[in-house]
Amino acid sequence: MKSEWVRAHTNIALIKYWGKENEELIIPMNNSLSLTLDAFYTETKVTFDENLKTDEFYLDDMIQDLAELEKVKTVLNIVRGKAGIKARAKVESHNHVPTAAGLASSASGLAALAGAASLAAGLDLSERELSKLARRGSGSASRSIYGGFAEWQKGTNDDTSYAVPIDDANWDIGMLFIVVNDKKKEVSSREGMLRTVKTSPFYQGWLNTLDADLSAIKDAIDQQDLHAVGAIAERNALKMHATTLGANPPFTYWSPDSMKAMDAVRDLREKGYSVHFTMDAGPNVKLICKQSQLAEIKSHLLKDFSESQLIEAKPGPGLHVVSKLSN
Ligand code: FM0
Repeated sequence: MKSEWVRAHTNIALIKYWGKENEELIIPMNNSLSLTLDAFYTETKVTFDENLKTDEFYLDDMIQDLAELEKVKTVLNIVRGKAGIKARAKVESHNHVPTAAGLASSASGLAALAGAASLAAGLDLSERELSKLARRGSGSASRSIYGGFAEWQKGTNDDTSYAVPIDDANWDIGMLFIVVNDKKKEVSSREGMLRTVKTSPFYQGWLNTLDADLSAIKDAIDQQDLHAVGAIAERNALKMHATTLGANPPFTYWSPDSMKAMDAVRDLREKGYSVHFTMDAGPNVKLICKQSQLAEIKSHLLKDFSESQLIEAKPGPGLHVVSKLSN
């Protein structure tokens, strides 16, 4: 059994995962497609120990309560089942985000856990098996097994729902995060997507256009057409967010500053930059632009946002073992 630190980077969906066909197995309603990023990652080590009475989960050296432990336990239980072991585990995780801005993501966390737990249990899993395992913890984590662009193919059951690599993103594409602070308590993505599937009359409309968005963005990625990739991603995100307004009770992840960020993006486009935005289950806005123009675009945004709100990100690598923790 090898207890080693395993690192997974977060990913941002350009075609969103929003809604489950199977809640327990986390089979999604639609395929999704993401870009893994260098700037945000989680490092995790798992140690199975016969002397432990319960599983323990430490995030940044602080023990986590039951709610946080639940997703972790789901993954640990599957690993124990596969490896035929009964021992409880100590899980140590460190989140690496440039600011304390609520950017911690379950995608990198659960992907790193899948890697570290299977390694500690002596399982030699393929990337595909790791993607399925990470998926059971959190759907978006299935995509963080791979660097660059990855597509989570929905499949129809536990065995056929996994992500595949699409393109290494070794071309001029980057993302710039605009961190928007909002005091409102957010609806978690898990709860938000469930409520939307169940109650929003717009949900079917969202599903109807996904195949077209997916095939268009894959063509654009093939052609390294940044403008098309951004435009398709922005439309796709706006459609996803539109479904939440139709839910009962209705909700939105947008705050006034999110809209200010969207306006800033439109201004930049008028200035001639190829820049688009996407948003997830929170108020932060993520810009899709040329990697070579990240600094220039950031300097324009400093008119409206502070330095600490703007974080540059480039395409990042897939899941890997690290010899020691990063600082
Ligand atoms: O990442 O219920 O993976 O495709 O980020 O744990 O399976 O946290 F904008 C929303 C991510 C959803 C889009 O959901 O949910 C995306 C979202 P879980 P996740």
